[in-house]
Amino acid sequence: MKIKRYVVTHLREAMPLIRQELGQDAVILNTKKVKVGGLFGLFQKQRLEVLAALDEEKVAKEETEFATLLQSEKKRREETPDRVEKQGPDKQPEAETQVLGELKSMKEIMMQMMENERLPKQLKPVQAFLEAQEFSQTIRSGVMAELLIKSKSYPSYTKEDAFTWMRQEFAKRIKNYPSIRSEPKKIRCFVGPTGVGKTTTIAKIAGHLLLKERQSVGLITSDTYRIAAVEQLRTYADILGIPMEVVQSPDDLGQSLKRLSTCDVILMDTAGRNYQQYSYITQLETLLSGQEMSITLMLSLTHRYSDMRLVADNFQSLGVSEVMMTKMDETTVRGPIFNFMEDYNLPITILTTGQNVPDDLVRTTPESLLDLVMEGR
Ligand SMILES: Nc1nc2c(ncn2[C@@H]2O[C@H](COP(=O)(O)OP(=O)(O)O)[C@@H](O)[C@H]2O)c(=O)[nH]1
Ligand SMILES: [Mg+2]
Repeated sequence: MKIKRYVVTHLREAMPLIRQELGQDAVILNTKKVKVGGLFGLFQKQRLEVLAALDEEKVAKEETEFATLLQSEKKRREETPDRVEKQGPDKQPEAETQVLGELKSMKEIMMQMMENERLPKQLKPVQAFLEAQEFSQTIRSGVMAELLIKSKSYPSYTKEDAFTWMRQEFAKRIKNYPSIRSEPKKIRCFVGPTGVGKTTTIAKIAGHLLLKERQSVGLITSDTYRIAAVEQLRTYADILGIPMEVVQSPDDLGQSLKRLSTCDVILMDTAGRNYQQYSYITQLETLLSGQEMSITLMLSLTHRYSDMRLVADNFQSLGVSEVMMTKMDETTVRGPIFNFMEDYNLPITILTTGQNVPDDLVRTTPESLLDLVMEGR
């Protein structure tokens, strides 16, 4: 940390000096009034003492991070035109030729820019924001590169402009996010790790289907692993006045489904297990085999992203059609929601925001997702 002291008549006098000597990243640590000159305390003049500092380590770290982001984006973009080009020039439809042209000029712009590009001061808060919100490197590098390109056309932009561009950038990304393509199946099975909120969320969804959509709902649970789990779901079934069945085997399941066949929708609860272990997936697969149902994977936002990935990877074989994320109220970090949609190309249809049944649940829309990105601002 480099610290310098300036004695000036006014703060604005110090600013150019600080910028000149310590650079644009300097911060003012303290200011205080001091008296200078004079004889025996007479004819002293009031001055301002300004302490300014430059945290070189922090600046170096930000620059390195920025360089890494640009490098990875450069690599990604280089690979994209290469891939499009390799698909053969002879049979390229017009639209694709145009895309290729755009990609190539992007590549050129990036190549020119990547060399020794410094992180502009106004983009720093965006970079810090994306990192603090735990957006993946892929998202961070994509967004930062776009912002850098954009900034070239606006010589005197502010950090607020940079955040506005960031928002626009996410709006574009969100447009490409997966949404549920087919109608949800009549039988919907909810799976996921222990304690993420499967049972609570099923009760919330049942409540909404019943009260708002006027659908008849049936519940099934295969969570006989914990004694209290059956009672938990039964309590909700009783409150809502809807049928509930407990199943332990594929045979049970077949019979229960028959009994509930007049319901519009059947929601099936399962035992939370440590699904980082594949053997639990196989057990579940055996139980569900032969049934026509959609699988909803439930993950908690309080879990580490790398752990969510392990679970999601293991569930790929079961054919997950949508994901719900719980306990959004217990964290201020929003990046993983978006990292997940980009990494898995699966829609996140519902986010849950508390323990109240049935209220603490939100259905995602492109607008609500965009609001979530900006929430931490
Ligand atoms: N803060 C918060 N707690 C939740 C949320 N959803 C569920 N819970 C709580 O998480 C705990 C486990 O929920 P439960 O539904 O039994 O999880 P399951 O084991 O996956 O079925 C309970 O105390 C729930 O009240 C949520 O969105 N926010
Ligand atoms: Mg449960």
